[in-house]
Amino acid sequence: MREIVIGAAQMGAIQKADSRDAVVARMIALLDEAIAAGCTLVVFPELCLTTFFPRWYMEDEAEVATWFETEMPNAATQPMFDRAREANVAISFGYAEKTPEGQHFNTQILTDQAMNIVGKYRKVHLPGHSEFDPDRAFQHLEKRYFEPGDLGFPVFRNMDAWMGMLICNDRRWPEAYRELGLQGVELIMLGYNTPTTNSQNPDEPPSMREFHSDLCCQAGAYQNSAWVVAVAKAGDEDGHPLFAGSIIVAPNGMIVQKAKTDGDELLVHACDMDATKFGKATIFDFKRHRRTEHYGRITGQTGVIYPDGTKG
Ligand code: CDV
Repeated sequence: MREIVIGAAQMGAIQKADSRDAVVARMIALLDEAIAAGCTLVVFPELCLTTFFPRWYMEDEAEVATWFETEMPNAATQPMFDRAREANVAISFGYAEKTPEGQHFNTQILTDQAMNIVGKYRKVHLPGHSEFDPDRAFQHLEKRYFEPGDLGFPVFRNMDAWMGMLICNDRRWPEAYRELGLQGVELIMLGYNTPTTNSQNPDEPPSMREFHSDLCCQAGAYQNSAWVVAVAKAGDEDGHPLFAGSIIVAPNGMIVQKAKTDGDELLVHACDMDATKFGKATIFDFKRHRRTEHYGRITGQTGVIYPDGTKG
Protein backbone atom coordinates (compact mmCIF):
# COMPACT_ATOMS: atom_id res chain seq x y z
CA MET A 1 0.00 0.00 0.00
CA ARG A 2 1.30 3.46 -0.96
CA GLU A 3 -1.30 5.71 0.62
CA ILE A 4 -1.29 9.50 0.22
CA VAL A 5 -3.96 11.39 2.14
CA ILE A 6 -4.93 14.05 -0.37
CA GLY A 7 -6.84 17.26 0.26
CA ALA A 8 -8.76 18.75 -2.65
CA ALA A 9 -9.03 22.40 -1.60
CA GLN A 10 -11.95 23.86 -3.52
CA MET A 11 -12.03 27.65 -3.41
CA GLY A 12 -15.07 29.88 -3.52
CA ALA A 13 -15.28 33.07 -5.50
CA ILE A 14 -12.42 35.57 -5.70
CA GLN A 15 -13.56 39.05 -6.66
CA LYS A 16 -11.57 41.37 -8.90
CA ALA A 17 -10.91 43.65 -5.93
CA ASP A 18 -9.60 40.89 -3.63
CA SER A 19 -5.90 41.11 -2.81
CA ARG A 20 -3.40 38.24 -3.20
CA ASP A 21 -2.79 38.46 0.57
CA ALA A 22 -6.49 37.87 1.31
CA VAL A 23 -6.63 34.92 -1.08
CA VAL A 24 -3.47 33.34 0.34
CA ALA A 25 -4.93 33.70 3.85
CA ARG A 26 -7.91 31.62 2.65
CA MET A 27 -5.55 29.05 1.13
CA ILE A 28 -3.65 28.81 4.43
CA ALA A 29 -6.96 28.25 6.27
CA LEU A 30 -7.73 25.36 3.90
CA LEU A 31 -4.18 24.09 4.34
CA ASP A 32 -4.57 24.16 8.13
CA GLU A 33 -7.80 22.18 7.83
CA ALA A 34 -6.00 19.67 5.61
CA ILE A 35 -3.09 19.38 8.05
CA ALA A 36 -5.56 18.68 10.88
CA ALA A 37 -7.19 16.00 8.71
CA GLY A 38 -3.84 14.27 8.14
CA CYS A 39 -3.31 15.28 4.51
CA THR A 40 0.21 15.21 3.12
CA LEU A 41 -0.69 16.67 -0.28
CA VAL A 42 -3.15 19.51 -0.95
CA VAL A 43 -4.39 20.48 -4.40
CA PHE A 44 -5.79 23.96 -5.16
CA PRO A 45 -7.60 25.21 -8.32
CA GLU A 46 -6.51 26.77 -11.61
CA LEU A 47 -5.47 30.46 -11.42
CA CYS A 48 -6.30 30.40 -7.74
CA LEU A 49 -4.47 33.54 -6.62
CA THR A 50 -6.88 35.89 -8.40
CA THR A 51 -10.31 36.15 -9.92
CA PHE A 52 -10.70 34.36 -13.27
CA PHE A 53 -9.39 37.44 -15.11
CA PRO A 54 -9.63 36.05 -18.70
CA ARG A 55 -13.34 36.94 -18.59
CA TRP A 56 -12.29 40.61 -18.75
CA TYR A 57 -11.25 42.21 -22.06
CA MET A 58 -8.14 44.33 -21.50
CA GLU A 59 -6.01 46.28 -23.97
CA ASP A 60 -3.69 47.94 -21.50
CA GLU A 61 -0.59 45.77 -21.05
CA ALA A 62 0.13 47.29 -17.66
CA GLU A 63 -3.33 46.22 -16.48
CA VAL A 64 -2.84 42.70 -17.87
CA ALA A 65 0.50 42.47 -16.07
CA THR A 66 -1.20 42.91 -12.69
CA TRP A 67 -2.72 39.41 -12.97
CA PHE A 68 0.59 37.61 -13.53
CA GLU A 69 3.26 36.30 -11.13
CA THR A 70 6.87 36.86 -12.15
CA GLU A 71 8.33 34.56 -9.51
CA MET A 72 7.14 31.67 -7.37
CA PRO A 73 7.15 31.69 -4.43
CA ASN A 74 6.76 35.45 -4.12
CA ALA A 75 5.95 37.82 -1.28
CA ALA A 76 2.24 36.99 -1.36
CA THR A 77 2.58 33.19 -1.48
CA GLN A 78 5.63 32.82 0.79
CA PRO A 79 3.50 32.49 3.98
CA MET A 80 1.68 29.52 2.43
CA PHE A 81 5.00 27.91 1.42
CA ASP A 82 6.28 28.46 4.98
CA ARG A 83 3.18 26.94 6.59
CA ALA A 84 3.24 23.90 4.27
CA ARG A 85 6.98 23.33 4.86
CA GLU A 86 6.51 23.52 8.63
CA ALA A 87 3.74 20.86 8.38
CA ASN A 88 5.63 18.70 5.85
CA VAL A 89 2.77 18.93 3.36
CA ALA A 90 3.20 19.08 -0.42
CA ILE A 91 0.97 21.38 -2.46
CA SER A 92 -0.10 21.95 -6.05
CA PHE A 93 -1.79 25.09 -7.34
CA GLY A 94 -2.38 27.14 -10.45
CA TYR A 95 -1.40 30.72 -11.27
CA ALA A 96 -0.74 33.03 -14.21
CA GLU A 97 2.98 32.88 -14.95
CA LYS A 98 5.08 35.53 -16.69
CA THR A 99 8.55 34.22 -17.48
CA PRO A 100 11.76 36.31 -17.41
CA GLU A 101 11.63 36.19 -21.23
CA GLY A 102 8.14 37.76 -21.19
CA GLN A 103 6.10 34.67 -22.03
CA HIS A 104 2.68 34.21 -20.44
CA PHE A 105 1.35 30.82 -19.38
CA ASN A 106 -1.54 29.35 -17.42
CA THR A 107 0.59 27.29 -15.06
CA GLN A 108 0.31 24.75 -12.24
CA ILE A 109 3.14 23.72 -9.95
CA LEU A 110 3.76 20.76 -7.67
CA THR A 111 6.00 20.77 -4.61
CA ASP A 112 7.48 18.03 -2.50
CA GLN A 113 6.91 17.98 1.27
CA ALA A 114 9.96 20.21 1.82
CA MET A 115 8.33 22.75 -0.51
CA ASN A 116 10.82 22.39 -3.33
CA ILE A 117 9.03 22.94 -6.64
CA VAL A 118 9.46 19.53 -8.25
CA GLY A 119 6.98 19.84 -11.10
CA LYS A 120 5.57 22.44 -13.44
CA TYR A 121 2.87 22.15 -16.11
CA ARG A 122 1.67 24.84 -18.54
CA LYS A 123 -1.86 24.50 -19.91
CA VAL A 124 -1.84 23.12 -23.44
CA HIS A 125 -5.53 23.29 -24.44
CA LEU A 126 -6.41 26.98 -24.13
CA PRO A 127 -10.15 27.53 -24.66
CA GLY A 128 -11.90 30.67 -25.82
CA HIS A 129 -10.79 33.42 -28.16
CA SER A 130 -8.30 36.28 -28.46
CA GLU A 131 -10.43 39.26 -29.52
CA PHE A 132 -13.57 40.77 -27.98
CA ASP A 133 -16.56 38.69 -29.11
CA PRO A 134 -19.84 40.64 -29.00
CA ASP A 135 -21.86 37.47 -29.69
CA ARG A 136 -20.95 35.86 -26.37
CA ALA A 137 -22.84 36.51 -23.16
CA PHE A 138 -19.43 36.98 -21.53
CA GLN A 139 -15.84 36.76 -22.66
CA HIS A 140 -13.32 33.92 -22.31
CA LEU A 141 -10.01 35.41 -23.44
CA GLU A 142 -7.46 32.75 -22.54
CA LYS A 143 -6.14 32.74 -26.10
CA ARG A 144 -5.47 36.48 -25.72
CA TYR A 145 -3.57 36.36 -22.45
CA PHE A 146 -1.71 33.03 -22.60
CA GLU A 147 0.47 31.05 -24.97
CA PRO A 148 -0.15 27.30 -25.26
CA GLY A 149 2.02 25.39 -22.80
CA ASP A 150 5.50 24.48 -24.01
CA LEU A 151 6.33 21.69 -21.56
CA GLY A 152 4.21 18.87 -22.97
CA PHE A 153 2.57 16.64 -20.37
CA PRO A 154 5.36 15.84 -17.90
CA VAL A 155 5.13 13.24 -15.13
CA PHE A 156 7.12 13.62 -11.92
CA ARG A 157 8.29 11.23 -9.21
CA ASN A 158 7.07 12.69 -5.92
CA MET A 159 6.11 11.09 -2.59
CA ASP A 160 6.87 7.63 -3.99
CA ALA A 161 4.34 8.04 -6.82
CA TRP A 162 4.14 9.16 -10.45
CA MET A 163 2.28 12.47 -10.61
CA GLY A 164 1.03 14.67 -13.44
CA MET A 165 -1.09 17.77 -13.85
CA LEU A 166 -3.73 19.04 -16.25
CA ILE A 167 -5.51 22.39 -16.19
CA CYS A 168 -9.24 22.89 -16.65
CA ASN A 169 -10.07 22.56 -20.36
CA ASP A 170 -7.32 19.91 -20.68
CA ARG A 171 -9.63 17.57 -18.76
CA ARG A 172 -11.93 17.35 -21.78
CA TRP A 173 -9.18 15.96 -24.04
CA PRO A 174 -8.44 12.22 -23.83
CA GLU A 175 -5.09 12.77 -25.55
CA ALA A 176 -3.93 14.75 -22.51
CA TYR A 177 -4.67 11.94 -20.05
CA ARG A 178 -3.17 9.34 -22.38
CA GLU A 179 0.08 11.32 -22.65
CA LEU A 180 0.29 11.08 -18.87
CA GLY A 181 -0.93 7.48 -18.84
CA LEU A 182 1.84 6.44 -21.22
CA GLN A 183 4.33 7.66 -18.60
CA GLY A 184 2.70 5.51 -15.94
CA VAL A 185 0.93 8.34 -14.14
CA GLU A 186 -0.74 7.31 -10.89
CA LEU A 187 -2.14 10.65 -9.75
CA ILE A 188 -3.46 13.46 -11.95
CA MET A 189 -4.13 16.81 -10.27
CA LEU A 190 -6.18 19.41 -12.06
CA GLY A 191 -7.86 22.67 -11.23
CA TYR A 192 -10.68 24.40 -13.07
CA ASN A 193 -12.66 27.65 -13.44
CA THR A 194 -15.74 26.69 -15.43
CA PRO A 195 -18.63 29.10 -15.96
CA THR A 196 -21.99 27.75 -14.81
CA THR A 197 -23.54 28.77 -18.12
CA ASN A 198 -22.32 28.39 -21.68
CA SER A 199 -21.54 31.86 -23.08
CA GLN A 200 -22.60 30.63 -26.53
CA ASN A 201 -25.62 28.51 -25.58
CA PRO A 202 -27.98 29.82 -22.88
CA ASP A 203 -30.08 26.64 -23.13
CA GLU A 204 -27.32 24.39 -21.77
CA PRO A 205 -28.31 23.56 -18.18
CA PRO A 206 -25.70 23.84 -15.41
CA SER A 207 -26.37 20.20 -14.49
CA MET A 208 -25.21 19.13 -17.94
CA ARG A 209 -22.06 21.19 -17.64
CA GLU A 210 -21.17 19.54 -14.36
CA PHE A 211 -22.03 16.15 -15.85
CA HIS A 212 -19.56 16.76 -18.71
CA SER A 213 -16.86 17.69 -16.22
CA ASP A 214 -17.40 14.54 -14.15
CA LEU A 215 -17.68 12.40 -17.27
CA CYS A 216 -14.29 13.55 -18.58
CA CYS A 217 -12.50 13.16 -15.26
CA GLN A 218 -14.01 9.74 -14.62
CA ALA A 219 -13.15 8.52 -18.13
CA GLY A 220 -9.60 9.87 -17.85
CA ALA A 221 -9.12 8.14 -14.51
CA TYR A 222 -10.57 4.81 -15.63
CA GLN A 223 -8.92 4.64 -19.06
CA ASN A 224 -5.48 5.32 -17.56
CA SER A 225 -6.07 3.65 -14.21
CA ALA A 226 -5.04 6.72 -12.25
CA TRP A 227 -6.42 8.83 -9.43
CA VAL A 228 -7.86 12.15 -10.62
CA VAL A 229 -8.23 15.04 -8.19
CA ALA A 230 -10.28 17.77 -9.89
CA VAL A 231 -10.60 20.99 -7.92
CA ALA A 232 -12.89 23.92 -8.72
CA LYS A 233 -12.73 27.60 -8.16
CA ALA A 234 -16.42 28.22 -7.76
CA GLY A 235 -19.10 30.70 -6.83
CA ASP A 236 -20.09 34.12 -8.11
CA GLU A 237 -17.14 36.27 -9.19
CA ASP A 238 -18.38 39.83 -9.80
CA GLY A 239 -21.66 38.54 -11.25
CA HIS A 240 -20.08 35.63 -13.16
CA PRO A 241 -20.92 32.23 -11.60
CA LEU A 242 -18.50 29.31 -11.79
CA PHE A 243 -19.73 25.83 -10.94
CA ALA A 244 -18.29 23.85 -8.04
CA GLY A 245 -18.52 20.04 -7.84
CA SER A 246 -14.86 19.27 -7.07
CA ILE A 247 -14.25 15.53 -7.12
CA ILE A 248 -11.73 12.85 -6.27
CA VAL A 249 -11.97 9.94 -8.70
CA ALA A 250 -10.52 6.48 -8.06
CA PRO A 251 -8.55 4.59 -10.73
CA ASN A 252 -11.67 2.51 -11.45
CA GLY A 253 -13.49 5.69 -12.52
CA MET A 254 -15.73 5.95 -9.46
CA ILE A 255 -16.17 9.28 -7.67
CA VAL A 256 -15.11 8.80 -4.04
CA GLN A 257 -15.47 12.41 -2.83
CA LYS A 258 -17.56 15.31 -4.14
CA ALA A 259 -17.92 18.90 -2.90
CA LYS A 260 -21.26 19.91 -1.40
CA THR A 261 -20.91 23.70 -1.49
CA ASP A 262 -19.69 26.35 -3.89
CA GLY A 263 -17.39 27.95 -1.33
CA ASP A 264 -14.01 27.19 0.23
CA GLU A 265 -14.34 23.48 1.02
CA LEU A 266 -11.87 20.69 1.66
CA LEU A 267 -12.35 17.12 0.39
CA VAL A 268 -10.11 14.50 1.97
CA HIS A 269 -9.37 11.00 0.76
CA ALA A 270 -6.68 8.41 1.48
CA CYS A 271 -5.57 7.51 -2.04
CA ASP A 272 -3.64 4.25 -2.40
CA MET A 273 -1.29 4.57 -5.36
CA ASP A 274 -1.15 0.77 -5.56
CA ALA A 275 -4.86 0.81 -6.47
CA THR A 276 -3.71 1.95 -9.92
CA LYS A 277 -1.90 -1.34 -10.55
CA PHE A 278 -4.83 -3.60 -11.41
CA GLY A 279 -6.18 -1.56 -14.33
CA LYS A 280 -2.68 -0.89 -15.62
CA ALA A 281 -1.89 -4.62 -15.65
CA THR A 282 -5.17 -5.83 -17.16
CA ILE A 283 -7.66 -4.04 -19.42
CA PHE A 284 -5.41 -0.97 -19.81
CA ASP A 285 -2.10 -2.77 -20.13
CA PHE A 286 -1.05 -0.41 -22.92
CA LYS A 287 1.96 -2.47 -24.02
CA ARG A 288 -0.20 -5.50 -24.82
CA HIS A 289 -3.33 -3.86 -26.18
CA ARG A 290 -2.59 -0.54 -27.88
CA ARG A 291 -2.48 -0.53 -31.72
CA THR A 292 -0.39 2.51 -32.60
CA GLU A 293 -0.33 1.56 -36.30
CA HIS A 294 -3.95 2.75 -36.41
CA TYR A 295 -3.56 5.96 -34.40
CA GLY A 296 -1.70 8.13 -36.95
CA ARG A 297 -4.51 10.69 -37.32
CA ILE A 298 -4.36 11.54 -33.66
CA THR A 299 -1.03 13.30 -34.04
CA GLY A 300 -1.12 13.81 -37.81
CA GLN A 301 -4.10 16.17 -38.07
CA THR A 302 -6.14 18.56 -35.94
CA GLY A 303 -9.49 19.12 -37.71
CA VAL A 304 -11.82 16.63 -39.37
CA ILE A 305 -11.04 15.32 -42.87
CA TYR A 306 -13.94 13.27 -44.27
CA PRO A 307 -13.16 10.07 -46.20
CA ASP A 308 -13.95 11.89 -49.48
CA GLY A 309 -11.21 14.43 -48.72
CA THR A 310 -13.43 17.37 -47.80
CA LYS A 311 -12.46 19.21 -44.65
CA GLY A 312 -14.80 19.73 -41.70
N1 CDV B 1 -10.82 27.68 -17.61
C1 CDV B 1 -11.26 26.85 -18.57
O1 CDV B 1 -10.47 26.20 -19.24
N2 CDV B 1 -12.59 26.80 -18.76
C2 CDV B 1 -13.21 26.00 -19.79
C3 CDV B 1 -14.51 26.62 -20.21
C4 CDV B 1 -14.30 27.76 -21.11
C5 CDV B 1 -15.43 25.66 -20.92
C6 CDV B 1 -13.45 24.58 -19.35
O2 CDV B 1 -13.13 23.67 -20.12
O3 CDV B 1 -13.99 24.34 -18.27
